[in-house]
Amino acid sequence: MNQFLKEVLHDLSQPQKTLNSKYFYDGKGDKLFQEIMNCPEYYPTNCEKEIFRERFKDLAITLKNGFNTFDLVEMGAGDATKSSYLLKELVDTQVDFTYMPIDISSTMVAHLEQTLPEKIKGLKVQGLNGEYFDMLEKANRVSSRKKVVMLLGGNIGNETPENGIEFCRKIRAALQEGDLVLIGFDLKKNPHTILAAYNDAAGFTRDFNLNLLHRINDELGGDFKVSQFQHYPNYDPITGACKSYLVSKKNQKVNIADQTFQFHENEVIYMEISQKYSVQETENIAKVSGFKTVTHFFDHKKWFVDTVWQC
Ligand code: AVI
Repeated sequence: MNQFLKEVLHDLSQPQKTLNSKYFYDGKGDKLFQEIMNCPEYYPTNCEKEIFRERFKDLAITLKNGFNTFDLVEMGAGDATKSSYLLKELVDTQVDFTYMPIDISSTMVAHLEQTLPEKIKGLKVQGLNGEYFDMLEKANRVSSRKKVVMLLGGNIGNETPENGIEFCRKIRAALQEGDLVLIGFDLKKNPHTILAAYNDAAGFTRDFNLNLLHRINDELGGDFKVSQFQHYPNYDPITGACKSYLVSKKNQKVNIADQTFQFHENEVIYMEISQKYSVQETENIAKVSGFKTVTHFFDHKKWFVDTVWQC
């Protein structure tokens, strides 16, 4: 049984039904996420872009941190738009480094290996196609140089706070004393601003969530009546948890493979967490996962932080 089917059957069999947001990103989901990033309510991408566009010189100085030579490993590089500001500055200031983008998509890795050195003359790129931690291990195997690991986009927020700490501990375990990490965290702010970002007027976030039901129908032979589910985003300003749910509009049955799932009217499927943090909380995560906070880079509204940690 494939992993996707196994997880869906397991997650929908729990007393609280859930689906894993890592499965949002098929071809259609990738396009919807692009739309979300371009819509006016979704601020995190623009905030982090501003940090890289305005602060690339300071970022470069902080990250080279006296290393003569290092590998810059990016977890989930995507199209590397934001990192490109930093990469160009490092090349322009003659820093000896290799950019190692990790991505689950082999097409994306091949694309970066081909296009980035054309755009940034002199840039050395060694793509790593696979899961984050397997590829981080591989980066250590192929090169013993100092490592700078970047995790941008606020992707850490798609883990619960407990799993976020676990994730950071795993990064720490793969690194050596002195290595650096740059992580982007979306910060707590006015709750209306956060909720609107996950409830855009054009409905891209709604469709992004519902798309996973379509994906289950298409790839796993499910029979979700997608129009019978309703997107419900929610933000708790005390815990910082921004969660999205799909609400069943009526009593209904859904078949997937040879299993039938009963949904009651108003029963919810928990779809995604986008956890928001205070600066103090990011510093605490650094501490409990074995890092020292070096510095913070904020956008001008202080809505997002790219924080630098050292092992
Ligand atoms: C990828 N990740 C950081 C996005 C977020 O903000 O949690 C995914 C997303 N979900 C809904 N809108 C955007």
